[in-house]
Amino acid sequence: MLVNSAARLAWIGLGSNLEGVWGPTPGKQVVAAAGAIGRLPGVESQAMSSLYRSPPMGPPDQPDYANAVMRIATRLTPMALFRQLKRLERRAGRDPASVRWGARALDLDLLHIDGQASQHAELQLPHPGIGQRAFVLRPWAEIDPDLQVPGVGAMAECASRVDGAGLTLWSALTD
Ligand code: PH2
Ligand code: MG
Ligand code: MG
Repeated sequence: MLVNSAARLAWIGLGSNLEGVWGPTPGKQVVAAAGAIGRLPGVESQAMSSLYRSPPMGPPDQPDYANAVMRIATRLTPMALFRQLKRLERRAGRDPASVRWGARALDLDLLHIDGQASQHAELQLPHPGIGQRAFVLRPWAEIDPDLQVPGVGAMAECASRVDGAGLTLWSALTD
């Protein structure tokens, strides 16, 4: 089954630190990806955070990331939405063989779907990395400061607790 009868709110973390098919810079890759997500059947785009520049988590010998978080309303099931996001990553030029936490043209992480939990091997909801990542929490708190994510807490509170050193706004003028 691909669609639920009722729409649910969902949050997606967007990231890129390479050029790709959709843009000559990571920032343009992320902005183009947000547009593509909003055009998916069964998806309505609701809010998009600012673009942030963040130092790489993982292997340090890779460029800084452009990161953002968006809120959508969707009638797709969690797994159908997840598969669509994976498909967009490939269409944007992501190498499917890229190493864990290595450089990538596009990364679309399904962070949370209101009222849904998943322990599927491919898809854990809420996303297990949320609580520690400034490049997720800061943009998320910008669009939904009062949102309570089960097992994580309120976004504004979590964002103020996490170490955001190195996180700055992405400059669209130079990147
Ligand atoms: N994504 C990764 C690995 N490391 N680092 C930053 N700063 N931002 C990311 O989105 C990111 C990362 C793999 O998904
Ligand atoms: Mg990621
Ligand atoms: Mg990912």
